[in-house]
Amino acid sequence: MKARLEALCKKSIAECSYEEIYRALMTIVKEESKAREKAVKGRKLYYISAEFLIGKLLSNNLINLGIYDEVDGLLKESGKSLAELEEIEPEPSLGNGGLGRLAACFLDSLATLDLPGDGVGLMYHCGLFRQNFRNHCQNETPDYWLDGAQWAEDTGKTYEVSLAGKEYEARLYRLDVTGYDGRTNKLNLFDLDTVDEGIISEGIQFDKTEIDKNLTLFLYPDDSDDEGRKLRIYQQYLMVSAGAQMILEECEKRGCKLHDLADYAAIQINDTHPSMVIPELIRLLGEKGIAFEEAAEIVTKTCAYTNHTILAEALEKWPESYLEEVVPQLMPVIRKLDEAVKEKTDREDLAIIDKGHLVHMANMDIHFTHSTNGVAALHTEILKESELNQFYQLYPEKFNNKTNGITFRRWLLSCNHELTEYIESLIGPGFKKDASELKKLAAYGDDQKVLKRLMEIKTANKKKFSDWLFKKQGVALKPDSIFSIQSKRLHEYKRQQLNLLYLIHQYFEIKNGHLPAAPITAVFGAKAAPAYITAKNIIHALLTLSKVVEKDPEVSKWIQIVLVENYNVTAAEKMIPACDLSEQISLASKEASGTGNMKFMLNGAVTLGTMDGANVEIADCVGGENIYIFGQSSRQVIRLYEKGDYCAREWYETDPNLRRAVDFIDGELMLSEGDEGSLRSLKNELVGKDWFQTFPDFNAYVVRKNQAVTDYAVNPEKWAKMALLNISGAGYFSSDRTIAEYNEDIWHLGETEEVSGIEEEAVR
Ligand code: F55
Repeated sequence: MKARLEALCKKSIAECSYEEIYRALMTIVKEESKAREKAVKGRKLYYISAEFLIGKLLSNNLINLGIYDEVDGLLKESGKSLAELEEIEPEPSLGNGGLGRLAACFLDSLATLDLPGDGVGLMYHCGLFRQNFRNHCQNETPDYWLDGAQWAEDTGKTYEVSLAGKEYEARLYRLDVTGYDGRTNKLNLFDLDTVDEGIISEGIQFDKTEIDKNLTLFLYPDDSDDEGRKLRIYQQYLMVSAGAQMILEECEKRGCKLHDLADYAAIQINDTHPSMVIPELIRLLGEKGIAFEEAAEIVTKTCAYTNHTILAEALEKWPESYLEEVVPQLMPVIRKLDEAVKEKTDREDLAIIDKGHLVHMANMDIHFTHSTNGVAALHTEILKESELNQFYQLYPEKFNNKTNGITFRRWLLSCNHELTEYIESLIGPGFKKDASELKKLAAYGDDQKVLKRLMEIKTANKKKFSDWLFKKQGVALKPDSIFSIQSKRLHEYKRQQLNLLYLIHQYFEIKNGHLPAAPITAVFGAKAAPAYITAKNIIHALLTLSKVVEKDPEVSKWIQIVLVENYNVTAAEKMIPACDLSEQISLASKEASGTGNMKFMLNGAVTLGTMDGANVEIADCVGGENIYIFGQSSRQVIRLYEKGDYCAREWYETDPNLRRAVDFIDGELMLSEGDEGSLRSLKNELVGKDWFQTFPDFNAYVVRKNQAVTDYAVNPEKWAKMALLNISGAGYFSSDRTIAEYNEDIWHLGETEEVSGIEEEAVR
């Protein structure tokens, strides 16, 4: 390795800059990955998704290729460090939250399990925005992550895509996805050569009508106006049309007669953003002479759909007129699909096109794929029983659950070296390939030496995180305080505002001499969608409160509130190993699964959460005594919505503690630091609506959280044992398990039903 590196750099490692070493290692990784490419036999998966939140690639690739320790050693010998080297790599900005990160974990697991499966998506030039805080507000700028050396390679291949009657060329870029001791698959990303970053002005503003210049500039451009919504359709069609052409081409190259497409390809539709792949494939098969009925059948057998939400407003419904304008070639197909449904049933809620001329993408997915899955047990039950019950009655056989998972390579091996080493010293290395082996750790639940060491590692990680944050934001943390962390997209249903109310409540308690059992460091990481005003108001309130607390010498001894700027995968990798208390406090029934919850437990944090999403299964795995559960059940919440008589103001008027906290939001102190309009409007939103029912859960949250803080302070052995049992119970949440289930129930990769006469060969 040393010789190879030095040959590439043409000098000794000690003489190289980090930039030179980075480029050389990138070359080596690419060569090693190439050697792990394999011919595809039978069915291959295409995971099509608008987002792949892959995170930095170098370290993870080194781990998966089994050369991390060697490289680490070599750098150390030359007075350099891999940690510093990591700093120069920009993080690919290709996703915004759980859905995109899930796609990245799935690619890692597919390659690790030696399954043929590629990703298909878009190459956003500036990805999601970069977040910074100014005047206690979120400010957005473009994230030019594409500057510098690239992992993605230009394949030189292009596909013609017709948008609003004009032809565009989608260029295919490819990244290697190498599994841990596994094969190399690909992430296929499409882009237009004509896209021009020069049209960005003032933050992340740009002309939304110049499609050739703006199409792949940003992920999820602001959809608060019609232009923005149309742009999303343009993006989605570019992805699915180029993707579908690539898939058909690959299959045909492998000898597939398109009548047998389902024997060669499985297509997983990640939420509704890629749903147009269904009519697009039918259209393309039609061009190749396959009649509509048969094409629809082939596509149904090939495609499967994953639902990630029950929030009605997040289920995409496009006006027929927009689709007619942007993708006129698809409308005849979509109308035929709609007619086929209407022949079967006249229920309006099953229709693809409703009476108001909206095209329901999820409805099309469920009718014309063979599988619809939810992402956690509770979520799937809610889909079957309420949200999608009409579909469940029609197609009970299509519905199934696939509880989400995370890749332990990135979320333990790579982000928490010390813990990984320590676990290995206790139970051997088997857990790296078979996560269920983590169970063996439970045997050490009463071993004081082990518990002590575990807490030392946690403290070391808290220090490391604190150092990193100090460098980045100039904020120093107290490692002996309890670190409570809530990191996820800013959304009302996730209820960062409930955490805000708790912190205000504590402020008053401290002022009145009721001190918490331990000092509390409340850390947040969250981006708000640029057009989501209430989410931005919540960020503003948190930043303002942070300042108010900091300025108060009495309170700041006990509470520190920190918002980590520009929360992304890289930040998550620093924050998660440092967490004591994992905040998973969504309104029960609203968080489909959550995956941060899994990452935190795996790194020895204890969960404070509602019985929502995968929290329910986490509670099952660790046992009720190793998790802090509070709040209304999903049944209670759903009933309250059905009755329609939730009145936030009543709670506000009858609970003095709650009222005191809510009134503080636009009280004198907050106004002395923050913006009156924003703070007032947040308070009014809460008192007048509180759509996600923070008030009914407020007291339970305060009590449970204080219990956790007390246990942490007063009973450190109990706490350490809980942390250990959380790690040991995390095995189920490996995405290797999730992917094995998808393969077993939905994809059947590598298998063919009919053997085609032609010898199968590698695509590449
Ligand atoms: C992005 C854009 C639109 Cl238009 C709609 C949804 C999203 C998005 O980011 N969704 C998302 O991240 N959903 C999350 O998926 C995770 C993986 O399944 C779940 O764990 C999480 O509960 C869910 O909110």
